[in-house]
Amino acid sequence: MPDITIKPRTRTALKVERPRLHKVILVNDHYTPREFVVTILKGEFRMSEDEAYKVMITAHRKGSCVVAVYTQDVAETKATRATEAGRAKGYPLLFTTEPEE
Ligand code: TYC
Repeated sequence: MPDITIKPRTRTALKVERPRLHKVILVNDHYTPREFVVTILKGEFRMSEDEAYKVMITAHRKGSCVVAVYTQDVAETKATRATEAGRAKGYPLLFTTEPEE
């Protein structure tokens, strides 16, 4: 019988899950001027004029539109800052967040 020595495991392979990403969603309202929504999208979400206009008009027509996805804390910070920028001007502009499936 051959002598078989089994080497014990010295390292454990850890499975690390990627953090779930969160969507920032722009919600339509009847009062915030279109141009103001575009300005906020460009400033807070670093979008070009064209991209910002497309997102704004999609929210306007469909009721809401996904703006971008980030880690949870970045998504929440950006949504809060963008919502507050509207409130500072007296607009009901709303950005929400939700986890990606
Ligand atoms: N519906 C607004 C208007 O007609 C424009 C608007 C678009 C507001 C998208 C919010 O998320 C929004 N002035």
